[in-house]
Amino acid sequence: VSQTLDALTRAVPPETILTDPAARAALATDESKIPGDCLAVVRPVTEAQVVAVLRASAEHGFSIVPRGAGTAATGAAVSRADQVVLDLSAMNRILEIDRRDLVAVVEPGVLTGALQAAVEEQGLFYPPDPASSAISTIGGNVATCAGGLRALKYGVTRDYVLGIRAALADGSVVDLGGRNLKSVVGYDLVRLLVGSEGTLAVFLRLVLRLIPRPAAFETVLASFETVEGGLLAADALLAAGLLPRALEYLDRDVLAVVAPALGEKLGDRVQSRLLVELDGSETAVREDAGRALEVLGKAGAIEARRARTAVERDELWLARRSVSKTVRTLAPAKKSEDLGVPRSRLAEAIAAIKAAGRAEGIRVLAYGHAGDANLHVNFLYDPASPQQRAGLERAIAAARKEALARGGTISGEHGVGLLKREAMRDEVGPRALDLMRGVKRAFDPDDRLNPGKALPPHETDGD
Ligand code: 2HG
Ligand code: ZN
Repeated sequence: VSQTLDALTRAVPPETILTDPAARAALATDESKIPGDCLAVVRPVTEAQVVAVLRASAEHGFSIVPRGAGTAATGAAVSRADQVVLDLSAMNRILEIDRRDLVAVVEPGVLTGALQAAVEEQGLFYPPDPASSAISTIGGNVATCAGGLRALKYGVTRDYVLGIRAALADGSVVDLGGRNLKSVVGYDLVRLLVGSEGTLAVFLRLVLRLIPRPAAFETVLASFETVEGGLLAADALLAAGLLPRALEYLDRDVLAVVAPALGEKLGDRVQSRLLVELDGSETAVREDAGRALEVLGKAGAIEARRARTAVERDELWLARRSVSKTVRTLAPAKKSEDLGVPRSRLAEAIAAIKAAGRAEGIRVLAYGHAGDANLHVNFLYDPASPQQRAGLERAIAAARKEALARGGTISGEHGVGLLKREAMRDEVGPRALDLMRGVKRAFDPDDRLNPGKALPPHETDGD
């Protein structure tokens, strides 16, 4: 312990090192709520300080858990008592917004919402928009390849990362990619680092793609009498040739939790709802919203309307973004899954998953990115009950199986972290896992960058 602390003290200024127990505990966990600990937290403000910490780690053999704001849902940012947390949140400068190259160059600790606001002020747009954008960092978004609310039309974080400056495990620094929208020189290491959950390198700088800001947008909401009504209506919108930027589904249980914040009295008939956001030119948006209302009506909506004011629109989206947190108030504990399935199988997969939860006596709420066929199923349970704990495990296993059986994925956007390490064996074959382990060895031969995350434990390790 003291050897590591001595090494850190020699490497970086004392004011960047936090060792008090409260800070250590708070910065050793993430949204998974898996408790963690650490030897110390280092909060660097310069690239040189990051490099110095990595060199100290190489020399003294301690391992590092990089983190942004700790909004990861999977334990990717949870550290152990013998590890050092590298908190990048203070490296939060927007270095450049280039209107002609259409790129932003940023440090990893910039809040995603702050970046969005800064580029929008200049008539530009950074489309990726995780529900957590107000509190999550861009570095964390890149490390997990965050998805979010606008993926249907615009893609996910990986589609906007053009270049990365990264510090490697041995403290060397590499510039990967650049400012070019198109570039096919060599293996795509930029894309490999996106979603690598801090296991391959530490981000120092990111070059992000921007696009012109859409002139207008409008929100439409529609309610349905059946659980699958909202999901099928999402298909109907796409089949009609519309491409909303967001197409979010909320089931009745979720609507009941958010209704108070919206001052809404939820009608008895409402079983599901779609929140649709269209963007483009003023005329296109007006026309598309009209079309959307027509299509939603034909798809069986019992109510379909435009958000009346900008204030109502903001409230609706804030309520949607808050669901993950609000749902926590319903039970002593919740577990989040973020399954994806081919779009044509979504409604049946959700029905099967809800049925599996019911059979185990576990309440299952469904909401999220219907447009991407990436839904969040939240399992509510009481960890004090052994019966509920066992039921929960079975219900989650069943949910993953239902997704995989339909050609889906066990994680559309949250990643593997600690929580899906075993389960990923069912999705990624042994040969592909070998290749992934080989990549990890190539970048981090001594396993000092976020060890034990993102890959299944070795059969022999038991860790
Ligand atoms: C969302 O879309 C987030 O709200 C969190 O991805 C989902 O907690 C969850 O299950
Ligand atoms: Zn989500």
